[in-house]
Amino acid sequence: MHNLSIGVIGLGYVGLPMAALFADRGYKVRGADINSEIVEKINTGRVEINESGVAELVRKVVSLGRFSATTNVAEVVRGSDVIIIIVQTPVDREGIPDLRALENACRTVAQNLSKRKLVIIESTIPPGATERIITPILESGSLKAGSDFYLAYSPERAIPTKTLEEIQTNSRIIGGVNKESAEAAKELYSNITRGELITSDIRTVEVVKLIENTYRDVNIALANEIALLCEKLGVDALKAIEIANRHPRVHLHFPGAGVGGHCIPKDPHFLIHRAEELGIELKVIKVAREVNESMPQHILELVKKALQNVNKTIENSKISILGIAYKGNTDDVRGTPSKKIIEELLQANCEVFSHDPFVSQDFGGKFSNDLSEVLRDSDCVVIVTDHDAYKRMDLKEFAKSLKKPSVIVDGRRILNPEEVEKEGISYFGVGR
Ligand code: SAJ
Repeated sequence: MHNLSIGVIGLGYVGLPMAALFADRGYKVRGADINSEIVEKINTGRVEINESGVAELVRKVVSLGRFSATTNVAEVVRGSDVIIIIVQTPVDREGIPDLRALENACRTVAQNLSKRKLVIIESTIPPGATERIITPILESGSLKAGSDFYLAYSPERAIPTKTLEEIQTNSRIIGGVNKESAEAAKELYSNITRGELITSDIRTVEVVKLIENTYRDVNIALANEIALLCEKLGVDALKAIEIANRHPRVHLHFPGAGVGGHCIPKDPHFLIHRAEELGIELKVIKVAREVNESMPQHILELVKKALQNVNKTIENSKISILGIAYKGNTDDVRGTPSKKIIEELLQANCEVFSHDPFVSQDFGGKFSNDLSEVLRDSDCVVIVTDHDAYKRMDLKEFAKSLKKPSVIVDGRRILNPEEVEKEGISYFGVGR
C-alpha cells in the first residue's frame, strides 16, 4: 500500500480509469465529480462504460475500499496529497475555449490546498494556459506554485476504446513549473505506466498535446480531399492511400463520413484561437477543419447520387443510418458526424431510421437498437460508424431486408464493394 492519497477531480472517460488504476496499484484514491449520478454509480458498483476492463476494475477497487467517489470536491482536495484535475475543456460554437469547469475546479483546489501537495492538470488546455490562467487561480489562496506546492501538466493521451491499455503503455509527457514538480509527477506516473516518461517545460508540453491531435485532423482532411477528387477521377482513394502508405515516409490517414469525438475536432481550435490572439492566422489548420466539417454534407450528396442511380428520389425514400457513436465500438456520441448527417437527411424530407448497438440516444427520425427492424424495407443504408458489428453483417440476410432496388453508402469503407454488389445492392463509398 502506498502512503500517498490521490484525489481525482473529474470522473469521465479518462479520469475514472486512471483513478481506478492508481487504486489498483495500492493508492488510496478519492474521486470527485459534480455529476451525482456518476458518483452514485461508482459507489454502488454499477458503472456502465463501454471501455474494456474499466467497469470490472472500478468494481474491484471500490469493493476493496481503495476507491470511492463524492460530489464534494473540496473534501477530496483537503484529504489528498496529490490532486489530479481532469475535467472537460470544450470549445463553443465559434471555437472559443470554454475553460469554466477547469477554472472552477482550480478555484476549489486553491481554497482547500495546503503546503507540499502535488497538483497535476491532465485536461487538454490552450497554449500558455497554465501560466496565464491556471497558476494565478491556484495561487489565489496565497500559496506559491513551485515553492509551496508542486504543479505539473501532463495531458491524457489514451485513445477512447483502449483507454485502460494506453494509460499503461503510451509514453507520457510531463511538464513542471520547476524541476521538482516534474520529477514528483514523473515518480507518481511511473507506478501506472510502462511507457516512456518524457519531461519538458509546461509550455512545450501544452503545445505537444495540441499538435498531436491537430496533426491527425489535418492528415484526415488531406485524405478526405483526396477522396473527393478520386470519386471524380474514378480511382479508389482507399486503394491509392494503402499503396502510398507502403512508402516508408508516407502515413496518410483515411477518408470518412466526418471527424467526431471531443478531441480531434476541438484541439485545433485551441491553436487557432491563441494564434488569432497573437495576430497570426493558422491557414492550413483552419481549412483542414472546414474540409472535415463538410464531410457529413458530402454523405448527403452521395445518398442523392446513389438513389438517382436506381431511379429513386431522396424525398420518398427510407434511409437507414448505421451508427450514432463518433467511432467504432464506443458508446460515445460527442461530436458525432451522425448528428449532422441525420439533420441534413431530415431536411431533405426522407424517412430516417437510425441504429447503434451501444448507444440509446438519437438525433431525430426513428431509432432502434434492433438492426433488422431498422433495415427492413430501406431504400438506402448509410454506414456512419465503423462498429465491428457492421463489419460482420451477413450480407445475404442484409440484402433480403432491403427494398429493391437498394443502395448502400459506405461512409467508413468497411464493406467489400464486390460482395455487396453480388447481393444486388448498388455500392457507393467515400472516395470511390
Ligand atoms: N477518423 C477518420 N479517419 C481516420 C481516423 C479517424 O475519419 O483515418 C475519424 C474517426 O472516425 C473519428 C474521429 O476521426 O470520428 C476521431 O477519432 P480518432 O480515433 O482519430 O481519435 P479520438 O478522438 O478517439 O482520440 C484522439 C487520439 N489522438 C491521437 O491519436 C493523436 C487519442 O490518443 C487522444 O488521447 C484523444 O484524441 C484525446 O483525448 O485527445
